[in-house]
Amino acid sequence: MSRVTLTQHLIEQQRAGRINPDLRLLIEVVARAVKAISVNVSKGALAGLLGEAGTDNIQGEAQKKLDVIANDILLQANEWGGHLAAMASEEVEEVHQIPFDYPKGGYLLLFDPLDGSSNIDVNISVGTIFSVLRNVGQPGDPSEASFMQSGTEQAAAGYALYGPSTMFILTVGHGVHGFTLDREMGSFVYTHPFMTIPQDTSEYAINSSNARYWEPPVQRYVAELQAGKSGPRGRDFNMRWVASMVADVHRILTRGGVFMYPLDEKCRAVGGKLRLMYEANPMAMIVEQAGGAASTGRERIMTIQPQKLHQRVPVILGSANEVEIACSYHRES
Ligand code: P6P
Repeated sequence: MSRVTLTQHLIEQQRAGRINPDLRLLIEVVARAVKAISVNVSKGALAGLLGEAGTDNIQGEAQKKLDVIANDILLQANEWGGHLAAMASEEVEEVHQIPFDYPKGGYLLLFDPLDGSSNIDVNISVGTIFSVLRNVGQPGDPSEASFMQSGTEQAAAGYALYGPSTMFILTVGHGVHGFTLDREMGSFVYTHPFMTIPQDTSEYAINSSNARYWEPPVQRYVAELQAGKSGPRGRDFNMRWVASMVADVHRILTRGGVFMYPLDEKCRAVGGKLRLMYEANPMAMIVEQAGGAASTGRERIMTIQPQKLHQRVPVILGSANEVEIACSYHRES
């Protein structure tokens, strides 16, 4: 096993002109914060960190203690470096400005500090998702408008998965690369170069308890998968649903699959379940960089022009040929 670490990989990316020193620092700081989050997540009950914080986030969802801890770790880790103009978090309604006594940089960092946290108390994998944009706004404190850039403008995207091992998955626009945390050394080791998603798959992920709320094209698509060998697809399919997007996406990045959180009658009023800026867009960049596809069913996720920082969108992503079939049914309907 090569012992190339994340730091060496980033130095090599910088030497090749693919990233600049500020983006390298940003990624290293996020990776260091992710290690601190991993330590807290793995302590769980031992440190009294399970359960609810007693507060709600801006989505009106009850926050877990670890949601708040992960959010604080990421904010504090990134404030001092001079690489960021501002930050945005699922857990914070407003744009988080860099404190006045620190220098500002040219990047905007967005994150879901602990995605899937409803799984924390039952010890199922959770993750951190992050997206990096360039600050193209006017001088001074960035506003929400500075963040309203489509997913194609992302300079980098990635996630951490706190599973049996802690992994850090990263793209800066030149393929997807995976790193595994060596807890003894305290460093991320480069274990998964150029991760790719097979074009075809026999595995799908969707919360089937919402079936009666789905739109007709999704009902048709999933019914055909469930019909298996005797149905129009002529082969059997398998289903997985972790209810932790990072875990489901990582499985797809590793062995293929299609993940769906489509528009349904329950979430239609708010535009979808998952958030565009710090869930759908970073995952879409990763999936596309790995040869997959990411759509709302009606349009490519990465070309959506955002209107609000916390806006939600439908998501169908993964193996390109399956995403295309699902989208074709939307076009026909
Ligand atoms: P449901 C976690 O809360 C999350 O945002 C994603 O990580 C996950 O895919 C989805 O929601 C699960 O939603 O409705 O199945 O609980």
